[in-house]
Amino acid sequence: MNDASDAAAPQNPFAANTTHKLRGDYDNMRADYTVDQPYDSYTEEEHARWRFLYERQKKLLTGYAADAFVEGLEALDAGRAIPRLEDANRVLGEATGWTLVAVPGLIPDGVFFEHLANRRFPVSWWMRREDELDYLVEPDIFHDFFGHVPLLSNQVFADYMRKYGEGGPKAIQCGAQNMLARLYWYIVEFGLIATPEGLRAFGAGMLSSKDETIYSVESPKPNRIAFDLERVLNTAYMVDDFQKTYFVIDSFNQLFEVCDRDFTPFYERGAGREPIPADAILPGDKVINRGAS
Ligand code: HBI
Ligand code: FE
Repeated sequence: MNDASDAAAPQNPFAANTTHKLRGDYDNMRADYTVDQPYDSYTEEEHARWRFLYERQKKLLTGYAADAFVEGLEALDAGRAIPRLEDANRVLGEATGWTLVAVPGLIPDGVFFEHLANRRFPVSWWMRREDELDYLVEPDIFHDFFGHVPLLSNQVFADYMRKYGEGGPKAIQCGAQNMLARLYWYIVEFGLIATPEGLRAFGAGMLSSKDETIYSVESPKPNRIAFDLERVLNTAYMVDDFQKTYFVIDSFNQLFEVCDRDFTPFYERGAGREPIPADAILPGDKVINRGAS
């Protein structure tokens, strides 16, 4: 996978090593993989699909989504149509200095990290098809915007995302992208947070999914384990099914503090080790609930 240095010759970043063809147009983009959001290309059907998904998810948030997510979503006021990234950038710029940039879809790790380290969040600009309402392989604008953008107006979480990006080059250098990707997956995509009212979802993967928003918070099936950085860096995850295990943070401050360190010792200890299976519970785990299989 090429990184930012070879990004000068933009090409499909995944053509080399994946069978499944990415659907984005990687032939007309800037060296940093960004494009202008082709706002006029969205059809009325796509705007209607956005409204349908937005309303369906919004109804689910009470009692399941973290307050910071709900506040961030409301501030974006993006329910009426597919949002213009530049409109959201005014809100985010005010709140945390972050900017959304449109990209054709998944981009190489190195380029993705570089954007995050500079407080830029890459958003796939295209909208899923009608037959992909409930499941799609790559992130589309609904997953990226509805799932990821609201929390970028929370200063501590936004600072965590920047730190995550800044840690990218070292992970690449240590050949540990897969370990860092697990942290992104279990926290940014599927993280739970403990609150006085109970567990709440803040991960983009669950909050942009009608079923996993509820499942992650209240199903007795999955394990729920207190967040532990090294445990997460070494734990395999499910890509096309509900998670077998969710990790629970105490607060975004805790997340930032725990991750504000050099990961090299973890990469060295984890190198070449088999990952912990997604459904495992280990003796050292602080188990919040053991999944009822
Ligand atoms: N590209 N557009 C986009 N969005 C992502 O969330 C993304 C990516 N490339 C790589 C990636 N995520 C993960 O491998 C991160 O852990 C780097
Ligand atoms: Fe995502």
